Amino acid sequence: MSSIGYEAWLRYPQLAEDKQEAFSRWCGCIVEAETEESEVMAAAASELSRGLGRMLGITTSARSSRDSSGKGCIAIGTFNGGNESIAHVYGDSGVYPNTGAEGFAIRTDAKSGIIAIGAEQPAGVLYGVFHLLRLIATGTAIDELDIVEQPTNAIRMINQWDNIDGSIERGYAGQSIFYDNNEITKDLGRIEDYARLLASTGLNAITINNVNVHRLETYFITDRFLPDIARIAGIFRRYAIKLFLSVNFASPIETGDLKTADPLDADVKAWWKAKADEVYQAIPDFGGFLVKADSENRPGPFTYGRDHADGSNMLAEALLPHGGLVIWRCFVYNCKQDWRDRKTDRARAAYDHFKPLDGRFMDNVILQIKNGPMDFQVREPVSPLFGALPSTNCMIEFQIAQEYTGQARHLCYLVPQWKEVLDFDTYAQGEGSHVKQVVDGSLFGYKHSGFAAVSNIGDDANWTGHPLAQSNLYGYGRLAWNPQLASDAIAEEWTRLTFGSEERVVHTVVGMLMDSWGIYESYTAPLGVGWMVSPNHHYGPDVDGYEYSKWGTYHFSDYKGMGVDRTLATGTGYAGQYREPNASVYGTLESCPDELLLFFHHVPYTHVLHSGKTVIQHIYDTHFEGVERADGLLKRWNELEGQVDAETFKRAADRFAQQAEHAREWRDRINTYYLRKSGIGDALGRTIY
Ligand code: GCV
Repeated sequence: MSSIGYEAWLRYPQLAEDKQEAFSRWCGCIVEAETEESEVMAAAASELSRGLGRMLGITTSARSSRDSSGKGCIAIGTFNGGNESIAHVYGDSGVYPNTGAEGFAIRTDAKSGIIAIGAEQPAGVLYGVFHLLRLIATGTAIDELDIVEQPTNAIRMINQWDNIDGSIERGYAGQSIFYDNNEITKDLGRIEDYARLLASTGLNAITINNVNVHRLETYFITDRFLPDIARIAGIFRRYAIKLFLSVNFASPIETGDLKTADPLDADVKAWWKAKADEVYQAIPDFGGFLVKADSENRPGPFTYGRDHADGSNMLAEALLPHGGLVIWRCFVYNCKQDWRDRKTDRARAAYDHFKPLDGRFMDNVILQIKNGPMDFQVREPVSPLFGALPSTNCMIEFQIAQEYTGQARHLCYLVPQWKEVLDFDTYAQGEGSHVKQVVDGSLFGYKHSGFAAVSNIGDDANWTGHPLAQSNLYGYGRLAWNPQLASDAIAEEWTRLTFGSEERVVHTVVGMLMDSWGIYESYTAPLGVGWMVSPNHHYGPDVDGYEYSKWGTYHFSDYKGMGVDRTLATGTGYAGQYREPNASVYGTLESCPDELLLFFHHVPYTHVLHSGKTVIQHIYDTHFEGVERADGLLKRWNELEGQVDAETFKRAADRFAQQAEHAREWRDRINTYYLRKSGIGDALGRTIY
């Protein structure tokens, strides 16, 4: 029986005895020749021997050449790394597979009895090892492999929102694994296990501190903390993961060194150059800086009458001699709005700020754009900035932490949502200009691009609080590697790796994951309008929680109707930030998709949706159904009692019970609010309080 938790998808449960032989005959030994020189290769060899040991119950230590037992062997190595078995399998034809810098090839050579995992670089070998282990764990035959894979996205990054006091902004799974009580943790083992999890999904970059850089974290780029940070970078390096830091734009002032942080000031430039030199002295392969500037009260170039290109280029100049990157966030908006002001629209802000700057950023600057124009809501449109910056490197930012999607209490498998975003057609270069081609760099030929996402892990025993929320972390990594993978295929892979291959368990868990986003959406804010959460902590319903606040997040419900008019004709004009045909599709009531109707239009409650229902009846129906479906999740999970380990079963069962209860609260708060506002009853006469 499986135990899910700390080891997550790297648990590698022992295969049933009758299934082992098909694999173990290939696994007599591991042939490697580079583990002395490369720590990534050493990590690859140790992962392989560990995984095979667990699944097949055998000890396969690494050796530099094949033994004489005649048993099959797995050879791992770079193409020119001196491993004879790799050379034999791949070199005979004289042409090595094109794996690119981080990809891998896996080939079964039946004649010689070798499965060769070859790559240009050790990182590719590591990814290849995890891939082979995944195949074995999911019961995929390995007798005739001939695989070549390359990651689609060059940057595949995780952003930790961890603070040095040990808290995590928007963290729902315990405290930080990086910091404790204003110190960098000494428990490096847990960080290493995290690095293994990330690398196993193909991730290759991490920022280890919150984008809101507070007082003490401002000193991360000084000798006070750099030795400890260098140790953490060393751990991630073994798993081919580059370390980045979030920095405070006002650092020159806050450290007491200068009186200004003006990006065009010569002393400020020199200060950052010296800092960059210091950081690279401590961490020669340091990735670069992540910056939240002029956003939610963080300092930035606006203070000095400069713009974001001035600010980011100044940092980019400092990092350039070292090959470092500046990742500059586009989450910039007026967070002190007056709700009566119908013209200012937070949704417009990122585009309005950054579109005019296209082409002004240095080559080592990348703009990091949240998937939607607001803030990781259960449903919002895709940010119109994707496709609008042909001359500026861009990457996408998702949030794995479920800040607005049930935190670690409700099940919400987000991969289908992310897929929808990636598959959105921007029409930037005509039809077929999908977001995924913008962010993989191919559409505009970006020099740097890729994925970032806010992590959902903490020091909870199972990393993510809700046992099934691990699927979001896993799914994010897999999607960053290959955005073509299907949501259900990723869900199935994760389920098999985590719970084993008992078909009933796999079928049930995959079904629950795949239904979960829709279920969460159905009992929360309707038709794309978003928010309606409790202020500050963002959990649970509060229809007017943000309605009269300064944050720019309104639904404008009155007795006649609801929704935000973002049309060009009569509203904020946000719909006009899209290219055609999207601008017209969203801007026209008749063509706007139901699920985004209230994001783009203010309509009466009696407006009839494409579904044939009125808005008010849709609200009632989805909220009643949502509760039934949340109850259904609990029921489906309860049917697995005895089939998954008791601890995991109980932990998840408790959360599904909470979810069902809280879904009721959502239903009742929303339905009651709209019954009173609209004065229109439920056509089915159900109880609305
Ligand atoms: C890190 C939202 C969150 C903040 C977060 C911010 C951001 O506003 O609620 O906690 O701050 O996004 O992405 O910078």
